[in-house]
Amino acid sequence: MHKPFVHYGWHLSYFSGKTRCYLTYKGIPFEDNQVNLYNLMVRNKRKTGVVVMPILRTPENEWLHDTSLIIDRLEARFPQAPVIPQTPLQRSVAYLLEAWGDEWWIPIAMHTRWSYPENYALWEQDAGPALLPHFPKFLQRRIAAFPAGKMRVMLHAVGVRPEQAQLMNDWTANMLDHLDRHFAEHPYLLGGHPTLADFGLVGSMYGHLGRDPWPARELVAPRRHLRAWIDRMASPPAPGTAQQPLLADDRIADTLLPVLHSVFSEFVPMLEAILAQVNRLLPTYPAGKPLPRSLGEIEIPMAGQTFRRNALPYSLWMAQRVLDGYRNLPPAQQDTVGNWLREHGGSRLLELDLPRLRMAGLRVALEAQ
Ligand SMILES: N[C@@H](CCC(=O)N[C@@H](CS)C(=O)NCC(=O)O)C(=O)O
Repeated sequence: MHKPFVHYGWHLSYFSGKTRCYLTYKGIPFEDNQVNLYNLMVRNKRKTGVVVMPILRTPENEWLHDTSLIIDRLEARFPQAPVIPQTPLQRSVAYLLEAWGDEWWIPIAMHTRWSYPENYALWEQDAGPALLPHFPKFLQRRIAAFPAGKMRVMLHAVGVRPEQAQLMNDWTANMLDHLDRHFAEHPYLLGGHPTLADFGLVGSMYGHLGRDPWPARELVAPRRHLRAWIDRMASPPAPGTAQQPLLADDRIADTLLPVLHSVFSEFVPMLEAILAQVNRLLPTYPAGKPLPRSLGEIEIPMAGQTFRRNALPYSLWMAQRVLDGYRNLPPAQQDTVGNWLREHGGSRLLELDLPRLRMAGLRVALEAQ
């Protein structure tokens, strides 16, 4: 009898939303562990080298982290109901939207959580008893402030700054409208079943926008098709239900084009700006040493204005994953994707000249030559 998988991650956590929805959709039996203080800071760190959520323990007692690697491993082990499309364009868009969901939405989700104090009651109610189960309430409340402080110190670096609040609110309202219109017509981003694209996006949508009281009420509830998609992602059809097909003929829905337009005109420039910072650093940086988690400030387009934040080199690892997915396609399929990108204003994605990166905990390092 195998021990089940154990998923260590709170409902509050962005990336745990991604893996929990994935495990549930795949029908992979798992124990959903609400990570206590000892596991977070001592045992899970000893096993993986990082203090992070989520972490997945396999029945063979392997400890996996990084949601993209977890999904790759589980896709190989559980081939039923695959979430990586087989056709070239949908496959490339799935990797791209996974990266966008993982990386671009972080400031938005942190803004909708930490800029609105009414959200803190849920944080305290979830994080306190998770960290110190069975302890007195006042200690649980006190300990909940510790990870909250760790998150708040990151706000400025990711661009959550008072003078940018209006810009983020405007961008978000517009993007959520596009998503709502899309989900009015299609159950998932690429058609009839969830793919990597949906699991990337649900990271911000489940725990932050869809569950924290302020954004759930003000941003998500008025957009009922988006609300229904978040709920479908969290409570998918029973395992064994036949997987509905993606759009026929490798098509991308017209309602997804405004979303992809933002990806090409805002997210890709962010990747270019991070790459420029990394390239400036490399000549004088010790080979193989993990890069700092956060570099200097970059300016990127957002909703026709300029958004300022720090460059996080990790985002380039996600970009590398997108480009690897593209380069692993046979040449004729690469042409299909390249032509589509050129037609839709996305060709700069393929021009990103990334150094080869390896993941090093929550950071990235140059791969040894
Ligand atoms: N890219 C990682 C990101 C994981 C991550 O950033 N998790 C957050 C919680 S949702 C965290 O634990 N952050 C701790 C930190 O940033 O120091 C993944 O996909 O697993």
